[in-house]
Amino acid sequence: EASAKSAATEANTGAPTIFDKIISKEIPSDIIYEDERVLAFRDINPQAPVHVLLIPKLRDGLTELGKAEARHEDILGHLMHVSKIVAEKEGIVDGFRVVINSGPTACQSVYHLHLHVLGGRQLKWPPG
Ligand code: DGP
Repeated sequence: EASAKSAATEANTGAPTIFDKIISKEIPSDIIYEDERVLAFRDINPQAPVHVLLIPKLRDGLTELGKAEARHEDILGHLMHVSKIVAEKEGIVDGFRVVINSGPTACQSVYHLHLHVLGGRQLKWPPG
């Protein structure tokens, strides 16, 4: 809880993140989908039986969704479509959730846009 809070209040500096090393495969991850533009891999701290992170390979200023601009529409649309492909691959397409935490108040901890694809259990609403 305390470490999650301090991580979540880290500044959005635009500095490289751990996800760069995951994209370059310098740091291993459990990749479940990859194409030229995006990468999907299992979250290291899963909050559900299926918890996949989906990221653009090129951050291009998208440190957080709150920084999105018109030029990002294509990649944002692609990420949304691939979230469904991920859900299909994981066998949860009948019931899944896509979450984007944007900014410290939403507990974003890694400043490289990412979609959380969650499922495999009954999800509750509202989220915390
Ligand atoms: P968020 O709080 O929305 O910024 O989510 C960041 C997620 O990234 C968090 O659920 C844990 C995950 N994560 C952080 N570092 C790593 C890592 O090195 N590998 C993997 N697979 N996931 C990571």
